[in-house]
Amino acid sequence: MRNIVILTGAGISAESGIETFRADTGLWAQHKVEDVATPEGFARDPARVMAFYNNRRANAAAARPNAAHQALGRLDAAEDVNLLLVTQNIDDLHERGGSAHVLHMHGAVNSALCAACDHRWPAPSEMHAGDSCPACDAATARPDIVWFGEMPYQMDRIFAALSQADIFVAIGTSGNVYPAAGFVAEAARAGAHTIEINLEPSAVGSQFDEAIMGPATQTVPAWVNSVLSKA
Ligand code: BV8
Repeated sequence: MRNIVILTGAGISAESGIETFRADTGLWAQHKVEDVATPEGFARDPARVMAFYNNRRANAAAARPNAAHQALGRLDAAEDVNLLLVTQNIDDLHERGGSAHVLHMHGAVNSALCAACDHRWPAPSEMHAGDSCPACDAATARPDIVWFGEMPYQMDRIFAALSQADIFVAIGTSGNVYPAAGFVAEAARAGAHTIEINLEPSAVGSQFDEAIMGPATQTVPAWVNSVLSKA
């Protein structure tokens, strides 16, 4: 049984037409992080933040999983692989590409959260400021997203998996945001073989044992096939 931990970022969904964050035309070229991806921004202008995520939710719904998502779905189903797929992405393309167990460490755009009672429910296509929670009825619904300054989800589970990993692969992430960008160091400390799959080296690229450069729809299926052929 091989223990594999995979971390994906916006680059795996780029070829599905979903904008990344740091490309020239990316999300952070169009919006200021502090306005749309922080608790302070939400408190200041909830309608603006709700509209930002309504737009992201519509884009995700209109997108199709690509060959990279589908390849990871095949890896998830492999008998002799114990896979933890951690994504920084809030879209549902991994699930729609066949991955049964996806850990959304920065939340999910199709999930809604009550800031008062922590209840979660499937987000409607459009959320509006002041929407009420179906469990406690308070007008405190928010996107179920981890904003800057908030603690990512299931960190204990992620660190436990990294400590047991034989292989750690980062796919399509620029390595700018922590704690996700620190996972390669954790995996290396545990003796894992570390691989970065990207178009270009990330900010932490030098920490990986191996680099596979190229578009994810080509590099990820090839890598998954190489893993499955060693079954
Ligand atoms: C935390 C959800 C602490 C939102 C996201 C000062 C104040 C507060 C915090 C900090 C601070 N200084 C540092 C921090 C920590 C901060 C941080 O790291 N900031 C950075 C900017 C310095 N981190 C946090 O705040 C985190 N929380 O620290 O909490 C704490 C402790 C105790 C108690 C409470 C709290 C939380 C961060 C999570 C923020 N939320 N997402 C949303 O989506 O709207 S972050 C978001 O950007 C993503 O989720 C991802 O994590 C991050 C980077 O995105 P990437 O996925 O890497 O995408 P990017 O565009 O950058 O890169 C794309 C890559 O793909 C490129 O490498 C490109 O080459 C490649 N690519 C493109 N096309 C392809 C491709 N590869 C292959 N094929 C292709 N076709």
